Amino acid sequence: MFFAFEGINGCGKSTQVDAIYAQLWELGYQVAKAKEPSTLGDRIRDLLIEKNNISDKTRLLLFEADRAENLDKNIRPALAESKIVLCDRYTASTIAYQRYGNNLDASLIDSLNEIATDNLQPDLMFWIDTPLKVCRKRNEQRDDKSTRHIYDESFLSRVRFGYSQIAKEFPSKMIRIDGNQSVPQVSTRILSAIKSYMIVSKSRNSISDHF
Ligand code: ATM
Repeated sequence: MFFAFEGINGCGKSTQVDAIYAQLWELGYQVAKAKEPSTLGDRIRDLLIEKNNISDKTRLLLFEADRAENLDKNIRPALAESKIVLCDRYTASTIAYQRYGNNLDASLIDSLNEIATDNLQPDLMFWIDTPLKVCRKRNEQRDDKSTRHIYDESFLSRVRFGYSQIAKEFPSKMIRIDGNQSVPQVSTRILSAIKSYMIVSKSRNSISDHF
């Protein structure tokens, strides 16, 4: 199974990936973590920071190249070993950031997402919706080298709007989680959605085994 975690930088998604990873391990599941940008992506990220004048289209292509590589090297092998994969960002990030943030063409992004992933979609996406003010405060307190500093408030509002549109369009795939709660409250909500999803897909599989 494959679950993606989405949201604006500072929303708490990486903390949640770690928390859910630990809790699923404790429950006895085999779990793997993945992240975008990946290790290759970290080099892309350095490039993006060093050359802030890089064009939006080039940036899009770099994110998609990183995605294809991450899928081949990390995600598909883990899924083939029947692990539950928790991925920090996936295709919805590109829709939210490049389509809604940068106003790049929607059909171009859909096509590139499809090419990069061979249409491998997550079972569920968790959009951690944390107020922009809270995200900004958290980001200011961090001292890491990141692309997050190059985005202004209006860009991030468009990104947030993008996530809300994806959630509207795919209500059974993207689950909005109120990020303005404590870390344990957010993880409880996510874990219960994962457990419900597992129960439903297990019963679906056993029904199809009978026919
Ligand atoms: P993290 O800080 O969550 O690792 O994200 C890195 C940046 O990459 C983040 N930018 N900021 N701020 C979001 C951006 N990004 C995209 O713009 N498009 C994508 O497809 C992906 C995967 C990330």
